[in-house]
This record gives sequence, C-alpha cells and structure tokens, in this order.
Amino acid sequence: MSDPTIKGLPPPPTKYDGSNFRIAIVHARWNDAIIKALLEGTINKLKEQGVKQENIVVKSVPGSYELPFATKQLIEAGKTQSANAAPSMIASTTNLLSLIDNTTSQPSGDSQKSENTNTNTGGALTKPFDAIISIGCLIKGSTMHFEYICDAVTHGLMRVQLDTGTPVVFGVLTALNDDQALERAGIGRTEKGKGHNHGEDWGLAAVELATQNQDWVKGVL
Ligand code: RBF
Repeated sequence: MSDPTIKGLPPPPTKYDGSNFRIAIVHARWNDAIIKALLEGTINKLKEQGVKQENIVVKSVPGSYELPFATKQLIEAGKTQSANAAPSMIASTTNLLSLIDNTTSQPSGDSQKSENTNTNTGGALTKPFDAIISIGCLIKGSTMHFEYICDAVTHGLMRVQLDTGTPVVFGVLTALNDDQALERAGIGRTEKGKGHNHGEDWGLAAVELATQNQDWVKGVL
C-alpha cells in the first residue's frame, strides 16, 4: 500500500460554475513538452467547471521571464476591449427602446434590423478577464540564471495581481531537474509513476478565485 500523503490541493469546498467567466492563459514556450501537458490539464479543468472554449483566450511568450509583462498587458487589453465594446451595447439598448416606441407609432422596417446586429463575434464574452493563468516551466541549469528568473517571475506575477485586482494563478514550475518537471506535468518517466498534472489545480484555482472575487469587488463576503 502506498503511503498516504498530506500534500496537495484537496477538492474545492463547493462546485464552482465557470460558465460566465472569461479566462486568459499566457504560457511560455521553453520546455515545450511540459508546457503542452500543463496547458492541456489547465484547459480540461476549466472546461470541466463550465468555462466555454470561446471564453478561454490563450497567448504565448518565449520564456517565463516574459510572463509578468504579458500577464499585465493581457489584463489591460481585456479591460480596454471591454470598454470599446460598451458603446455598441449602449447602442443596442437604445435600439431596443426605439423598437418599443415604434410599436405604437410605426411598423419596424429593414433599417432597424440592420441596426440591431450583434457585434459580439461568435458569442464570446468581451468583458475584462475574470482571472488569468500564467504558465511556465523553469528547470535549473548550471548557472545562477534559474534563481534570478524564478525570483523575478514570482515577484512579478504577485505584483501584477495586486496592482490590477485581477486574480493571477501562478502556473510556474520551478524544478531542479527534468524528472521533477515531468512528474509535475503528469508525464513522469520515473518508477514513482507519471505524477500529477498541476495544470488541473491551476484551472480549479482560476474559477474559484474568479467566483470569490466577483463577490469581493461588490463588498459581499
Ligand atoms: N525560460 C523558461 O521558461 N524556462 C527555463 O528553464 C529557461 N531557462 C533559461 C536558461 C537560460 C540560460 C536563458 C538565457 C534563458 C532561459 N529561459 C528560460 C528564457 C527566459 O525566460 C527568457 O525568455 C529570456 O531570457 C529572454 O528574456
């Protein structure tokens, strides 16, 4: 019998509903096989919690060092996109009101139909991101590079979430060797087995934080 372990993330206290969330994922491309597995685990878990494919935006950067900047820019881009989409929503509301007005005065014509076109492409949400998951895999080499990048990325991502108010999930593996990284991506090749894909935990964390933050920003506890 294998030893029981106290480590790891227990199941969430409640089943969260991600169906109305817009989630961004930004991943580094260094250590590609590991990143691919982590990305798959993350997306699978997001979908399992109801997040729709069209509301998951995936972007990539070369390495983990680029993650804090890209994470911040994506959060800001989501907010800008949302603000730009707002006028067309106001316009459609106005059109709806004029439709009500017109029921008493004149029949609706073709011109109104064209004004009511939904500019929200493919039904995907255009609101700001509810959470963002930053994925990378750092593997220690023979120089101090690893230590410096780990430190910078960790602090950078923490700063981004505190500065922007958008939850940032820390999806960065900091492994001392290849096997540690492979096992944490669920594709281990050692006798201990394949390990656990931590991307799944990151998908869960994103929906949980997005749900809780929705209340917190409204002053609801
Ligand atoms: N990026 C990673 O995401 N994981 C790594 O393990 C990694 N190791 C690196 C090792 C060296 C010696 C160098 C020069 C870069 C490494 N990078 C790694 C890339 C780094 O995050 C970044 O993309 C580049 O430094 C360009 O800013």
